Amino acid sequence: MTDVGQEPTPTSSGGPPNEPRHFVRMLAIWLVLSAILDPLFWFLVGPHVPPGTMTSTAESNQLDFNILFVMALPVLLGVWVYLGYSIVMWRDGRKDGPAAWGGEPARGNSSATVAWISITSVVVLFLAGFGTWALINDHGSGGGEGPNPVWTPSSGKILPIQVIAQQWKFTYRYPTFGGFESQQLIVPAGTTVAFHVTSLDVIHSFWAYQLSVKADANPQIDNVAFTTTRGTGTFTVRCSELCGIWHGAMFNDGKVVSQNAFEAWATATEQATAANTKNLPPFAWTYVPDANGSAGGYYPDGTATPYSPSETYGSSKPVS
Ligand SMILES: [Cu+2]
Repeated sequence: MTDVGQEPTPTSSGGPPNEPRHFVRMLAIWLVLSAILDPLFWFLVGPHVPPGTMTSTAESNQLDFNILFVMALPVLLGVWVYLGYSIVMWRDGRKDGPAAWGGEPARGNSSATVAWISITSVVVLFLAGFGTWALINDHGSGGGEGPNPVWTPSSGKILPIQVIAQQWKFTYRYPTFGGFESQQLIVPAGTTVAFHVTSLDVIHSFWAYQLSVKADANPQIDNVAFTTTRGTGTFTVRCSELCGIWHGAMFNDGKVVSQNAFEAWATATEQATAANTKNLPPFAWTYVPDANGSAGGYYPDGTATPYSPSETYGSSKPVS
């Protein structure tokens, strides 16, 4: 503090004599802005935050995002208020402005140190606690719960739907309706669904965006992902694991329809595809494609292209 004599003597409030209480002012501006903008975000923007509210998992993901944003917004405002206040109050060209004054050093300032450590600790510990609670309570973020889920929904009636990924499409199988196969993913509203996600070849990932379900599709693994649908609507399914040259084209639309419409569709499709279903492998949680020669394997033997139609899941075994 060799040059302290050149500066005005600080007061106990942290500023030179006759200085407004800058910190109190910034705190007031920050409090008012936070008190206005946080509720505005929560009530006006919050209900529109992705992935929406089409399922229980989507709802809880939206809640998580909104809570994180409401926590983050005051932090952002704190930085902006300090920056804006400094630019206005201490800009060099300001007429009759307060004299440039360095203020108290932050290093060794016990108030600043205690405030910084306690505020950041509270924020981080709350987020860690909330994240852990959300993972356990909301069974993760709609990801696959694994082949032997430690968490299962309380709902008594669960509709199983199998998702079979392969290069480069998804096929859906409905075991409770005779195990028919469909290129369409139709799901009833107001129903708990167990997606059983597997793959026939390489690793894929089943990502039903608006349902907030994202589950790895691995060969020989039955990855279970639960969700409970709310209202009706359409959703998009994409592969979210780089799985080869046409990975980007591996998507389709799905629909959540009323329970009556679902029953009608499933029953009609079961009947219409009965002849085809007989040729499919019996329903199983995983499959090893063996339609391609006596040695089995994922790819056809002795064909010019490794991705010939004969490799498609469900084709009957060639007569040798
Ligand atoms: Cu894929």
